[in-house]
Amino acid sequence: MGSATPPSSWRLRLGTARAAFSRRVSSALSGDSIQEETWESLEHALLSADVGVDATHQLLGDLRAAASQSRVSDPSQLASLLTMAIASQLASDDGELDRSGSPAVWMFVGVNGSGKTTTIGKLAHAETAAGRKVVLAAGDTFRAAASEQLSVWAGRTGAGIVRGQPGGDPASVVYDAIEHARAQAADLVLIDTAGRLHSDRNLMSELAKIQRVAGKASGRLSEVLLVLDAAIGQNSFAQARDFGKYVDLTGAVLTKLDGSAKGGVVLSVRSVLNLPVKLLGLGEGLGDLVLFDADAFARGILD
Ligand SMILES: Nc1nc2c(ncn2[C@@H]2O[C@H](COP(=O)(O)OP(=O)(O)OP(=O)(O)O)[C@@H](O)[C@H]2O)c(=O)[nH]1
Ligand SMILES: [Mg+2]
Repeated sequence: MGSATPPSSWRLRLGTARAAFSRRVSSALSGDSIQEETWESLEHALLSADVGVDATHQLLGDLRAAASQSRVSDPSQLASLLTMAIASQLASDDGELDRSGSPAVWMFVGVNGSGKTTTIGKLAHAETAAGRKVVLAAGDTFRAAASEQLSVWAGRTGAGIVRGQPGGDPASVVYDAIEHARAQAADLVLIDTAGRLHSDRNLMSELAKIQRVAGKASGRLSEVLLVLDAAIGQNSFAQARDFGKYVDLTGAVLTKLDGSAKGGVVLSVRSVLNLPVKLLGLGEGLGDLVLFDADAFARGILD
């Protein structure tokens, strides 16, 4: 997973996101000279790729400055400057997941179907392959098939799993899973939670309780990751803000980027939600999760 993935592979795996983004940008930059219209078309291209108003204006500001400094006159030359501007705007998102704690505990939250369980499965694969001992906590006791789905991932990846009773208290499953992981000297606990609507106050309070209980168990709750479906784009952000009112989010995971025409949403997560993007989901397979890398992303989506 992550930095070992070459940029050419990102290019392929960004799929629809890359195709839509680069097509919009190259059509905006197809003229003979840089006119005011060039900037307008580029602004339109970025907004329609869901880059978001603030991030678009910041990018265009950086790009105008870079273009005048390097005396660029041909619109096609703006593309490589744009790649650099995107990479530098996202550079602060580069980073590792926080592994401190024995075990380190990472919790995944988000609306129904955003990709939480699949992300956990892929991550379990990458972590066990790297020689770490992983325990999955089946904190989705709400949906009947949920812990079955997680068990399948545990079986595929060699991770351990702790499950509770259907309809049981998810916080106590999570507590047991962390204590079990501690007793087994596991390195990492991945907590799956039920999908929930941000407007359901009871379910959102339950999430706060899971976080509280996970924080009291042995080990350290070092990541609380909001899983967002990139295909929905910025429309999912209203929900995201509400999750942040109940739990202390440390970052975002953007899934389904492989099938999204709104790849620009990666840029608006930072500017609108003030969360670093930590992981990207680029498909449904075991290997389709990458650690966020600003440079690889910028080149992959545009070059
Ligand atoms: N193409 C693609 N599909 C994905 C990706 N991540 C998840 N999916 C698919 O999205 C669907 C929902 O994924 P889940 O992992 O079950 O989502 P969830 O958030 O756990 O759903 P609930 O538990 O019901 O809230 C599944 O069909 C996944 O295979 C991705 O990065 N790319
Ligand atoms: Mg799930």
